[in-house]
Amino acid sequence: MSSDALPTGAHVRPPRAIKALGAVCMLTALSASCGTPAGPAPRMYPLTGRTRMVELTAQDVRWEVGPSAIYNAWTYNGTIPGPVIDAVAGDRIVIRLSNPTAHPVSIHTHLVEFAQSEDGADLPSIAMPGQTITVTWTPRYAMTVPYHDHATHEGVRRGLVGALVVHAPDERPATEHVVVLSDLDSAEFAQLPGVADPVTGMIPAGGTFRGPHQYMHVINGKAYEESIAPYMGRVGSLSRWRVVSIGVEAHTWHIHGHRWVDADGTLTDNIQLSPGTYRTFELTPELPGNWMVHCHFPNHAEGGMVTRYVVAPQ
Ligand SMILES: [Cu+2]
Repeated sequence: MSSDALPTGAHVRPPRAIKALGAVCMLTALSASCGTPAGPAPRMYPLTGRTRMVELTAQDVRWEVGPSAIYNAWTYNGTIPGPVIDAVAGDRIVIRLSNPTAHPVSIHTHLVEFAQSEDGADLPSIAMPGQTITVTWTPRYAMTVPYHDHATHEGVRRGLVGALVVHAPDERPATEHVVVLSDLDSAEFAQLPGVADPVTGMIPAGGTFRGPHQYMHVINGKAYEESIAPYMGRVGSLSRWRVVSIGVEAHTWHIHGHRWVDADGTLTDNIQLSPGTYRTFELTPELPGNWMVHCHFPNHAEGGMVTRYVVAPQ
């Protein structure tokens, strides 16, 4: 592994003050200063009568995962992930999905009411090449879930993924962070930075070989700190994290220097998410800093799943 395979700050230890703070939180696990429970038991909200229209077009693009790392991507609207689909619980979401590509595409989501004929897993809810389909979703719960292609098993690996964010009507104000964790197929890169010579181990000039998983594990479609925009927060200001795992492998979401109470009441700073699972949680930053955030599987962090959480002083 080359030295640049280790993200900046990988060896920086959290200051002692944070350990002390953590100990206090263990004693008062549900106090507001230690993070906030993810929310009350799931509540079904009434229909709002509102309809949100979403236009999606399948596009095959060369997606820049990082400098000189170009992926032959299948996308919704040209990006990995596709646009955040945003609604309030009780809204009706009408999605028109056009498919000018040469492969089938669909859209499927979780925890939402829709007709089986709009599931995205079978015809007629699959847009064949040249077709446009319409699906209607009625989310009744406040939540964050993935949406993704279900026409082929390749679609998710190629980039047909995104997040559906459903707000509670009475949601309290917070800084929102949407995190889509996914995995890319090493065979589908059109271009990668130089790789080490298998005999000499030498890296060509300009090369940035970062291990056998390089650029394969992405946060919002991007890999490594230089390409993933940092999450921004402020001491004392509520942060709501909406994390969706929609790749091939399980991931964790570990935020250095912070802690929150998970939905099951556990105090944590690292949650595990299998493919197709999701978590929404809140925390209130207590200490400023340029904190590391990453998946805790070492090969995934080495492969790109690492960025920063920049917390400004109050
Ligand atoms: Cu991971």
